[in-house]
Amino acid sequence: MEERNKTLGEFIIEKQEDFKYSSGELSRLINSIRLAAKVVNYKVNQAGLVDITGAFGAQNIQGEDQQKLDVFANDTFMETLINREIVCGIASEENDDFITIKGKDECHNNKYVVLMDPLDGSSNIDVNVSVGTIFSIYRRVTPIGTPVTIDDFLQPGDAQVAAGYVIYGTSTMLVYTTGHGVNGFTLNPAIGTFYLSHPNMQFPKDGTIYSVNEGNYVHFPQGVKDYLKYCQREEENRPYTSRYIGSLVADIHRNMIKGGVYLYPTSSKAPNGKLRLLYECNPMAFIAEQAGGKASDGFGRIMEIKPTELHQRVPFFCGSYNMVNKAEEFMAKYV
Ligand code: P6P
Repeated sequence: MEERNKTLGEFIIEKQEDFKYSSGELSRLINSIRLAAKVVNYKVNQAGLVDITGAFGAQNIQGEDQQKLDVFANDTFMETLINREIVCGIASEENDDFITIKGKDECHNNKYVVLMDPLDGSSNIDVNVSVGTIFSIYRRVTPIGTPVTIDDFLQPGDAQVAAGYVIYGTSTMLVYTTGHGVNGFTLNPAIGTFYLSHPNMQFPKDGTIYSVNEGNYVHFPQGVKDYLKYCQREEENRPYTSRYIGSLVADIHRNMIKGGVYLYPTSSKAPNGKLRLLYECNPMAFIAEQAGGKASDGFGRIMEIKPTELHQRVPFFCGSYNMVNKAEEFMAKYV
């Protein structure tokens, strides 16, 4: 069968071989994410028509006003994963603590945990701008058959088994990796099927797009200020183009296709950066590196960071390999 006509379901079965001794659990897990993504996609696309936009009237642990769609997306992914008893634990941006999945006989024989941002960029929903779901999958490190502990979630990004995102944009795509490259699937909404539309996605080594909230410029570290001035100088193939959607998944997805770098540095408002290590930076870093790009905190690989807290934040520089390298060069001048 021609690659591009392959459905996500067929692709998952075919790639099952990548996991020689797999019990099919990971395939079932990715299939359940596919199902939940379709349900959320349906609601996101209705946002302007039904009472599903606007604030939910509560705040999450981050102190952010939960949007109704945030809660809907979180409930949808949680229920889909819990009802299928495919994982032994789940952590979400929307939940203060991780959830332990109890099996029928209270056992926890599943070996995977999932961390996710069910609807990233949700402040964009009311203005009809792309939003996304981000997920990260690890093998548990505590004994199978026991309740999960925080140690199962506080693993460095290099230990990820799989990671990916759903972008609810002009079309809805699911992009994921299991450590064997990155593949993108586009949803045909007429029949509710994801088709392989972007096989073997590659981050261009170079690019001419930089994505940052320049409104925070005065608060950035000097290395970032110097890098941004470098991007804007009339030299060689510069000035670059500034493109910032304010939705991590959308900005990185565009940069992966066109070439570019996304920066969320520290600032006085976000002394550790804004993005969360476990369910935003690590999964996007896994995708970026598998596609030949780079993901850094400005000094070293994101996926080498040993997490200390579930919702910890880190500075995030992610995109075309040579562009992240150049940003790190400017950062290194001030160490
Ligand atoms: P700012 C959305 O809230 C998010 O987590 C990312 O999706 C996005 O890139 C970033 O924050 C936008 O943050 O401070 O520029 O509005």
